[in-house]
Amino acid sequence: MFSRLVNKSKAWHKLKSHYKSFRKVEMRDLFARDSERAARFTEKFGDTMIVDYSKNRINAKTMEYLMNLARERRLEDKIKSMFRGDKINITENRAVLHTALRNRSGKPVLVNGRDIMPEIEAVYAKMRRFSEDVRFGRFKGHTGKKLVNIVNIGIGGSDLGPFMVTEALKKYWMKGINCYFISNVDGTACAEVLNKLDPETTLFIVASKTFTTIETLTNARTCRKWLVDALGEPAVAKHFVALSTNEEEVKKFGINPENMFEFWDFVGGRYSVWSAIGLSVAIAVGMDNFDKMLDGAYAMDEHFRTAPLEHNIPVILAMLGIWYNNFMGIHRYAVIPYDQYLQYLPSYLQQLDMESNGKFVDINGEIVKYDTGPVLFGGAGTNVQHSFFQLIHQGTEIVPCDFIVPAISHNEIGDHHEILLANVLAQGEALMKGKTVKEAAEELKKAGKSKEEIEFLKKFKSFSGNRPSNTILLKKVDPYTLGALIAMYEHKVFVQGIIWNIDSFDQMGVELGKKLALNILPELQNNVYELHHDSSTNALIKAVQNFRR
Ligand code: G6Q
Repeated sequence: MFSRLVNKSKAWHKLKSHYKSFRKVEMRDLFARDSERAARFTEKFGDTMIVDYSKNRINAKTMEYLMNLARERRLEDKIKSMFRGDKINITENRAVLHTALRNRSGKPVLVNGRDIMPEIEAVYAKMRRFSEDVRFGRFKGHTGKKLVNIVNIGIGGSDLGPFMVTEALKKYWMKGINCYFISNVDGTACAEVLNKLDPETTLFIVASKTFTTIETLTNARTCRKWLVDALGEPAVAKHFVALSTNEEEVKKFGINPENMFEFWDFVGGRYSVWSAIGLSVAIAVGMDNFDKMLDGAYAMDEHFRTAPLEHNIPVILAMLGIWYNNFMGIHRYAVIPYDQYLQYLPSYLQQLDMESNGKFVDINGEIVKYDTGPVLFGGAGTNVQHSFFQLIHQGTEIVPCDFIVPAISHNEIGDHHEILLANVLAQGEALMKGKTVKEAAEELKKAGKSKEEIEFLKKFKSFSGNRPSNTILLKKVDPYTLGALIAMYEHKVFVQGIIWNIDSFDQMGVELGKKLALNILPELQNNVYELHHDSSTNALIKAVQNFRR
């Protein structure tokens, strides 16, 4: 019942009428009128992160009404419920406890009355032993050589997290160790990685929660064959480990359970980088750095659990997203890290956000009557300034942006980093301020253009402005800050799911994808001519068969 009231509630109506009186308000005027605006709408996270959300189309009333909506949706209770291990993933009847993986409180976390912390600690201890044995050459390959090529085979949540994090922490990689990721079932992905490697020095990590995912198992079989062809069957024990919840399937695949690192069904795939799924990260950067990442995430968990909503960073970011999505009709947003190491963060967040909140049925099984998850895209700045930023500045679509930038670079070469910083700060300012036609005309005049040229060009050169952005300023991209940053986005997505009353922790669309291809696969493999799909699919299958004949 509660959910049907989401967009009928008092707080929702208040926001709707607030929007009517607010929609024409220009941010540049708000800044001009209030010298304290930046301070008012900035939050600090310890001494590692500053979140400036003052360049949003909001005032104090907007934030008050948004927080009223959060309270009306009983957000504070729902936060407690997640941390407590209630089965909030209702369609799969599971607790959602990625937070237990970084629980540094020393307190137990109960699932079905059982404290899960000892099991979690035991897996971390095993990860520490194994990662150190590999890093320091104590766990060697079949022929006695050091394993220096680490290949993670996984897809979706079993790929994007470790891939993004290892790239983000590249500066912390142990010298001589290299990480590779094979995810796509396209044979090219496998071939291109294997071509570079020597079987004697390669360790394969098969990462799959279910250990039934066709892409991962296909890639794993191909890699296994490549290894066995070169070194023989007994080599498998020294070159293959598994990360999974499914011991039976791991055994069936031919990996000794001793070489399996366990995790649990209360850890969702897209929330699993903190678990054994992070083994490639631990090998690359060391378990001490992995621990620091957990520390950062724990600090963000504590902030999220205890800070008042008005100063709670994930809550603020989430409610700003609700404001745009549900009241201003803006159903997209961009994440732009100005840091080369964070270049894969947008793809990671794309899964986190769109897989979690891309839902049209609420937790009562009713079709929602309001918009849910937005479309997320992004890429590394400054590169994207030379591509899709045109639309962000002058398009008819408004795209709120999260700009993420470290104040200190790992590579302070010449004035590279100042140039990068100047760019990101200038973008936020320009998007907010815009440039009036009059200002554009003046600029053209100063540049010595003729009257006719000015008249013709001034509108092309104008910018409407009033385009929102958050600036997330990090001290540095280190393991601690990265952990906090990822946890911040996890909680943001959680909050939005609560407001929309959806299950943010299932993924029926992804499950569908896992099954769909299985109908067509035998038809392609066996050249079946009697086809019973729609006429387009039938014709395409036949065209493929003809091309491949
Ligand atoms: C994540 C999703 C999905 C999943 C992959 C891989 O939340 O469930 O992206 O991670 O489909 O699944 P396996 O780890 O089971 O192979």
